[in-house]
Amino acid sequence: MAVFTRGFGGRAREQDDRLPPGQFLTEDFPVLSAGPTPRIDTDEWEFQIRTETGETHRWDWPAMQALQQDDITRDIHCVTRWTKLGTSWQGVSLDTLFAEVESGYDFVMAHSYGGYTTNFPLDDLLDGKAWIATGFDGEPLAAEHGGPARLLIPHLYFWKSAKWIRGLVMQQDDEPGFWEQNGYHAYGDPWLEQRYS
Ligand SMILES: Nc1nc2c(c(=O)[nH]1)N[C@H]1C(S)=C(S)[C@@H](COP(=O)(O)O)O[C@H]1N2
Ligand SMILES: [Mo]
Repeated sequence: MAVFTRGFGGRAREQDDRLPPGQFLTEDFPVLSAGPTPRIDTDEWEFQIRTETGETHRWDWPAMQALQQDDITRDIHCVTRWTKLGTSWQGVSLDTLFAEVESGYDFVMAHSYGGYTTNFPLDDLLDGKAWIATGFDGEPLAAEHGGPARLLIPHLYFWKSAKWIRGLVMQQDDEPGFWEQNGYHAYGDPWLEQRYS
């Protein structure tokens, strides 16, 4: 970690090796939602993973809470050019969830309550790279930030971190989700500036 000053100084940009190309530091936590914030009661909340056999693995709120909860500290990078360093989350690793799932497919479509979708390779969810986050800074995740639960895939641009996550569907091919159909990059690596396709 390099020395940096707060705010949007050009010097901070040049000196902080945690800042991907074309990004600016922010101390705020902006809210970016394509539609209204769905309100999902944890009594009714459910997370699913569906495979090519049609088998559906389901976790309700108590089942998710019973799994190992990780503390996660990561930098997040929005394609609209803000980066927030050292954000702190609590949640369940996708490794934990996929330990119960068998699939020969290499791609995943994430589906959210409210209809948002986003796509990625399965490899990008595994080996400690992604979580179902239910906490932020030690508090329950706020609804506008995706509570009760959102996907957290911090190594990709933040549009991949689907808020109000409802489930994952295994896919044979990589198909574009909501923003990917609207010009965003299929993969979205912030270090390669994969903003648009
Ligand atoms: N369901 C859903 N998830 C979403 C979005 C959305 O509109 N709906 N916006 C994406 C975008 S573009 C970004 S930058 C982040 C913003 O998360 P935040 O509002 O917690 O900062 O959520 C991503 N996940
Ligand atoms: Mo975004």
